[in-house]
Amino acid sequence: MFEEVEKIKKAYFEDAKKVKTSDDVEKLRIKYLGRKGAVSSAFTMMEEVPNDKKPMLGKALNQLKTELENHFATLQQEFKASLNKRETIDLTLPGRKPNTGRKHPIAQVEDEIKTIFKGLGFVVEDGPEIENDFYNFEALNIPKSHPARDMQDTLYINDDIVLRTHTSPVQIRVMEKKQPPVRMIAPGRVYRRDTPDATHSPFFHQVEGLVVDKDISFADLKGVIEAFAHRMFGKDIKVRFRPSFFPFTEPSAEYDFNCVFCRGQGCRVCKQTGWIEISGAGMVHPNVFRAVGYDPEIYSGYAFGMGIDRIAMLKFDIDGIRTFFENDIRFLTQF
Ligand code: FA5
Repeated sequence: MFEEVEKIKKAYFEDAKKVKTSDDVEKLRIKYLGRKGAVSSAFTMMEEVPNDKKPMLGKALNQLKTELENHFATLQQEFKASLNKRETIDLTLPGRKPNTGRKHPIAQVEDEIKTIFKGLGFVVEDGPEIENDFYNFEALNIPKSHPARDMQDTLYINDDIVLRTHTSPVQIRVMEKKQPPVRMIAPGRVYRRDTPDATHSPFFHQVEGLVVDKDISFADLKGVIEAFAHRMFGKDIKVRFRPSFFPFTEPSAEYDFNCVFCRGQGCRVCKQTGWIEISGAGMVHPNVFRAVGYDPEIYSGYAFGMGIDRIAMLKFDIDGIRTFFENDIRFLTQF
């Protein structure tokens, strides 16, 4: 009888060693600890033994039951723990890709513009976005009450302080600090109360260019702009200069690049003209030189102010400028 108890115990421990799946765990429980399992059946032996043996057999059976139950509880725990562990390092799960940031398309184009102009011998300068009336207007030959102030709808902070309407004030700040020769560009943000449409935004980006030296001519300006256009868009791009007016340049011009959307046929983006206006430009007005203490009899120079967002539209085939500023992640991740 006691041998039977030992046999059950031995068999249990052998079976327990073989457990591999949760099904095996359940089978082990049913086989030994279930209602009709080996331990329950062993208790029926009590009926067969003489009364004087009953206490000892009862004790042995209770011990067997406790030992197996304890062992089984531990086994069940270990099995659960190892199962959980296996789940947390399931190598078959697809990886989770972290979202990485990237440069905004306008910043990418700005970088490219800087690289091209550095290659043409220009240095990169910077100026404040909140400007004095003097730098944004006065020193650029636009006195107060001059009708030319209406050319750019200005956002005033107070009578004297404005959000700069163009990057041209950086010309003045650089010329105040340096003597010629000057060969610089200044990219940055500008602000205007313009009505938004496909090519106009109240907040946009310009890159100012300024070259001052002896014997600088309009032909130098055209040469540099064409070299820039070819490096930025390839040799196929067409550039056209039109006469224009700016108080700080004389003569003044505007130049356009081919509209890439309609290949010059005329469309909504280019307002049926086949061209997209990129920049204002011209030869620096003598009054501007006088405002910074340069002698206009000795020096001449050219300046330009290009719209970076317009260049980015042509570069990336974007037919609405506002798309750049809506910060739609589905748009931004394409660049
Ligand atoms: C100016 O801002 C002059 N400061 C440019 C200049 C510099 C002329 C130096 C002469 C010498 P204009 O207002 O035309 O000029 O703007 C220049 C360029 O900025 C435009 O050709 C266009 O490409 C871009 N631009 C102007 N307004 C907007 C706008 N609301 N949204 C997007 N781009 C604009």
